[in-house]
Amino acid sequence: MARRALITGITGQDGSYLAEHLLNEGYEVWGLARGQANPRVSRMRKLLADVRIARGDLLDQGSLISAVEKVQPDEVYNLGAISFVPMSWEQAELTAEVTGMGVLRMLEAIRVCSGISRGSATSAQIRFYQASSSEMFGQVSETPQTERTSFHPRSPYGVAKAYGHFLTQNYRESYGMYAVSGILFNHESPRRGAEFVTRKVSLGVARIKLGMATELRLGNLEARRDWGFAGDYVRAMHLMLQAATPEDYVIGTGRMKSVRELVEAAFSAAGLDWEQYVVCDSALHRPAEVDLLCADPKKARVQLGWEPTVSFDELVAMMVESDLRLLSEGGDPDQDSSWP
Ligand code: NDP
Ligand code: GDR
Repeated sequence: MARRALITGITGQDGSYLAEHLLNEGYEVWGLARGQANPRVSRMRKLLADVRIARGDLLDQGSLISAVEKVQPDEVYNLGAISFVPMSWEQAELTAEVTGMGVLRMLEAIRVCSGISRGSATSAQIRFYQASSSEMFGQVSETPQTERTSFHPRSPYGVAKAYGHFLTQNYRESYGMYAVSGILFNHESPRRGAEFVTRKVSLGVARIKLGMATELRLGNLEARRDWGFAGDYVRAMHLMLQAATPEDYVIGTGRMKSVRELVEAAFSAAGLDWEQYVVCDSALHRPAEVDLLCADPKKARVQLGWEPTVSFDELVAMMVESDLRLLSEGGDPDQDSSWP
């Protein structure tokens, strides 16, 4: 019988790539979708018709129990979150509820449906993946960051992710559950939300190239990140749940670039000089910034055999090309048809 996976956050960037990967691996894939008429569900289904939908919301404990009872998954991937860092200052409590407490609710749903209580001999058969983030490192104490680097989150989002991370460890230790976290560094693709800097830049470049805009407003150009390709990172999520023992892993490329270098690469991929178009806007700076993040992915390479396959330059070129194609064909990045 096919193995069954339940993915929260199925309508997001990673949900789509993970579903694609698991379908190729022969899984029966279910996605948790919220809302009675969520337009992002139809966008996802246009791309991935074979994904089945269970209704539920990370804010609603009962709905998660019902989804786990209905799907009877072998593996649960918890990707659902409020994931845009600036929004986490504007809606800090909601971020805590979805991105933080949502992890507790999903773990509880698995625990209850598996019949596990304190001191019980049964251990859950369902394997659980938590989407932890390099934002937990925040103001870094060392570079590059490993699985042992301490956390100093700099946003309500980072704090909520740290809660989910420790809770996942705690359920592993308290109940013997196969529950792991991937500490993933920034990963991008043509399906990235338009609010994140890579996609904002690739869309901005495409609009300028096609004469649809004359400038691109950005915030802090000096921040440095370790950017990789989302398609590579979902393979790591799957590998983590196939390992003999449940452990946490850092996933990134080990190479760091500044937002300035991102901008230079993206404009030059379209034959443009960025300095003529980019406007620095201090209103886009964050209350507390994460200055730099760089992964040491050695553990994943050695223990999981995981390697990234797409370089920074290839990623930037892929995104710029995709947005040039989308916009020149009259596509709207905010509409259903925008996913390649
Ligand atoms: P996206 O922002 O693209 O997707 C977020 C998903 O969460 C959407 O499917 C959204 O569904 C869902 N969601 C939001 N609120 C709820 C809720 N109340 N109940 C259920 N689902 C909800 O994120 P990514 O795909 O980029 O990231 C996936 C996960 O990985 C996130 O947890 C993110 O924080 C984490 N992460 C991402 C990294 C990256 O670089 N991409 C790096 C490290 C961690 P809806 O359509 O209903 O809004
Ligand atoms: P991040 O991604 O906050 O790292 O979180 P984002 O792309 O939003 O920002 C990266 C860096 O770029 C700087 N920046 C700008 N960012 C945005 N969005 N818009 C701008 O105009 C702009 N100008 C400069 C930011 O200040 C920042 O330093 C992403 C999300 O996917 C999280 O969910 C995930 O956990 C982390 O990556 C790892």
